[in-house]
Formats: sequence, structure tokens, C-alpha cells
Amino acid sequence: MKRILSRRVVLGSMAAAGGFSLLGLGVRGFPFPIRNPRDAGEALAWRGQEMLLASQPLVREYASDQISREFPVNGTMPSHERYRRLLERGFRDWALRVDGLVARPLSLSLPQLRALPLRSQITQHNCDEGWSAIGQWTGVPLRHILAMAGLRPQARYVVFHCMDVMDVDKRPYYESLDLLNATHPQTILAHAMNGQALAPEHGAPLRLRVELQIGYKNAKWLDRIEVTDSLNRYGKGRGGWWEDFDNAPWFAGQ
Ligand SMILES: Nc1nc2c(c(=O)[nH]1)N[C@H]1C(S)=C(S)[C@@H](COP(=O)(O)O)O[C@H]1N2
Ligand SMILES: [Mo]
Repeated sequence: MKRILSRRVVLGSMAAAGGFSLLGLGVRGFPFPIRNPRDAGEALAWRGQEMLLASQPLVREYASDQISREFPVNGTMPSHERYRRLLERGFRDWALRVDGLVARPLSLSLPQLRALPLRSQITQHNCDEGWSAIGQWTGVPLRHILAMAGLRPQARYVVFHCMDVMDVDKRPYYESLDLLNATHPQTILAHAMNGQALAPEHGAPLRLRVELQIGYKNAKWLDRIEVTDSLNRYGKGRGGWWEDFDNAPWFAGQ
């Protein structure tokens, strides 16, 4: 079962099979009510991931000669004065804030982040607009930062606040993960790509790499990470900018 069934096939069929059976019910631990078959499918796929991870914990990693020569860019760089100045000064005035339901709120500069334990991984990024690219990402495992901050008992989700404001609705980009995805070994806060400091268009100074999920979950231009017990109070309450704006699935497993 381990290798014959791909992650995608298992998640997909669980979603299809369960799609109609859960309307009106909730799925334990899933943050939203089930309003339609699509929601039910998403919630079941989310539960299915836990089972899959027990036997197949890491997504595929590639060799360095498989790295894509061109890696497309998606999203528009933060256009405000604050980001321009941060960039100009090499992010010396920037720090990642880690707060919310943590025992010890943190503020970590880029040199401090670079000095933390590293993970490097060569993975395939899949954007739901239909393109994929392989890149090498290097950064701090998010689980390490969460351990440094210390999760309080009520902690359920991690929210990623970004510095870009979306043109269409003037709302800041954000994303969120449950704790299983947030503490997965391949979930890292990357400050380097293909062996170089992360380029501005790819999310400098720091971006999320969550290899268990697709493109838009990989929040760029981070400046704050907040641990929370509920996603209700962010944006329109669906857990991310695309989730709010376009009803994109919050759990976008792959
Ligand atoms: N802050 C922020 N993060 C973002 C986006 C964005 O617009 N703003 N776009 C997302 C989408 S849709 C994709 S596919 C990836 C693209 O990452 P890349 O530009 O490094 O290829 O970033 C994701 N993270
Ligand atoms: Mo994307």
C-alpha cells in the first residue's frame, strides 16, 4: 500500500468517497463548518493526511541536477515604502515576530534566523494555476521556532502574516496551517533558495515552504507568525487570502 498508492490518489479518493456523507456534520478538529460536498471532501482529505503521514512521512526530494533553471514568480512584491526601505538596507531593520498563544514571544533578526539549525530540501512546487518548478530551499524548520517560543495548550493553528497588500481588495496576504503541517519536518522558514539569499520576488527576507501543500500556502514576505486557537478573526475567517477571496481550499494537500 505504501508505494503503490500515491499521496494524491489516496487524498483524492478519500475526498470523493466522503464528499456527500458529511453535509451538516462537522469533522473533528477541522476549523470550518461543512457547507457543501466540496467542504466535506476537503475536511476528509485533511483527516486522511494524518493516516498517510504515518506510513509516508516525507514528500519526494530531488537531486541538485533536477533544479529548474527558471522558477516562475507568483504574486506582486510589497510595494510600500516600508518594504522598499527594508530591502534597501538589506533587511537589517527587519525581525520576524512570533507571538500569540506562545509562552515566550520572539523577535528574530535575519542573522539570528541564519544561525538557527538549517534544513535544505530540493522539492517540486506546484501552483494551482498549472505550473510546477523544482527548487532548493534552505531555512529553519518551523517546528524549531515553535519549540523555542513554546506552544500554549490552546494552540491549534499557525497564522503567517505577510508584508504584501493585495491590489484587488487592499487586504494583506496571509496564510495558516494546522499544527501537524506546521511541525512537519519539511515545513521550513526559508531564507535561501538554490544556494543564494532569497530573492525579493521569491519572498525575501523570509518565506514559508510547506511541501505537503500547494503553491499559495507557501506564504512569502513574512514578518509575523501568530499562534492561535481559531481562524475566525483573520481576514474573512477562511484561513488565508485566497481562501477568503476565491474560496480556495484551506487544506490544499498534495
Ligand atoms: N505573500 C504572498 N505569498 C505568496 C503569494 C502572494 O501573492 N503573496 N503567492 C503564492 C502563490 S499563488 C504561489 S504559486 C507561490 C509562488 O512562489 P514563487 O513566486 O517563489 O514562485 O507563492 C505563494 N505565496
Ligand atoms: Mo500559486
